[in-house]
Amino acid sequence: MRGVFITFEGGEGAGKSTQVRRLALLLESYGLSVTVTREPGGTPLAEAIRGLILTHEAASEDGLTQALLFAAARRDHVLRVIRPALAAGHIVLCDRFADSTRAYQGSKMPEAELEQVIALGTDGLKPDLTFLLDLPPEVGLERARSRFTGVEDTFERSNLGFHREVRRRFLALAEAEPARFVHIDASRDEAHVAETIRSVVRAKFMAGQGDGER
Ligand code: T5A
Repeated sequence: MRGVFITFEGGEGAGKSTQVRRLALLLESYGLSVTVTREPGGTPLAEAIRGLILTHEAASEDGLTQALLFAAARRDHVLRVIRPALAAGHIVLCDRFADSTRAYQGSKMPEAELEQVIALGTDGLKPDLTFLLDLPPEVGLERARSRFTGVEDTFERSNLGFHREVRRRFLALAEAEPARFVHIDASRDEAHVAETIRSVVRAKFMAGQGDGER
């Protein structure tokens, strides 16, 4: 049986990692097999590319260069981690995936070229469900900075106008694919966001499985 592929998208500090962790714990408590992973990253090669993109002094401003690097990392991740986990029947929870490339690199290159690069990186794999954790970038950046680790990454350093455009692009993607996306107000408190996510996952994938009211 093929597993389920769920992605979490949104701007900086929207709470994606927090909610991935919470949902994983919940699903594991139901006895389900869960694979938690992230992008860029998830394999040694992809984590090395992550280091290059996010921290390298010479990180490129060119959209195609960025998209190609994310796609190379993603392809390794899809082939080595995500597809095998799905084939083993796992629920795969992924912190960012191809929609991040659409939102972050989309304003820097033609759409047809972007989609070609994305198709190569994903190997044609699409999420079954995508949570868009949406909030004003000012709030997300402030959250991200409040647990500041010393150095802002390549994209956190970008100006507010860029992050507003990223948000606009995510919202447009969600509007264009309402069957896949669930729009979440990520400015609500952590527990409220988690409860919304839990109820969507139960309704979509666990109906009739008697998971109770946990
Ligand atoms: N990128 C990525 C691209 O440009 N193209 C691509 O194709 C891909 C895949 C990745 C960067 O790469 C770019 C996008 C990014 O700029 P990253 O470090 O993975 O870098 O960046 P983020 O995914 O943005 O990670 P963050 O950790 O900054 O954000 P999260 O995961 O959304 O937020 P989280 O859960 O770590 O929470 C941030 C803080 O807020 C608190 C948490 O406790 C934490 O302190 N928090 C809340 N506070 C109040 N209310 C809530 N509801 C909260 N939820 C969490």
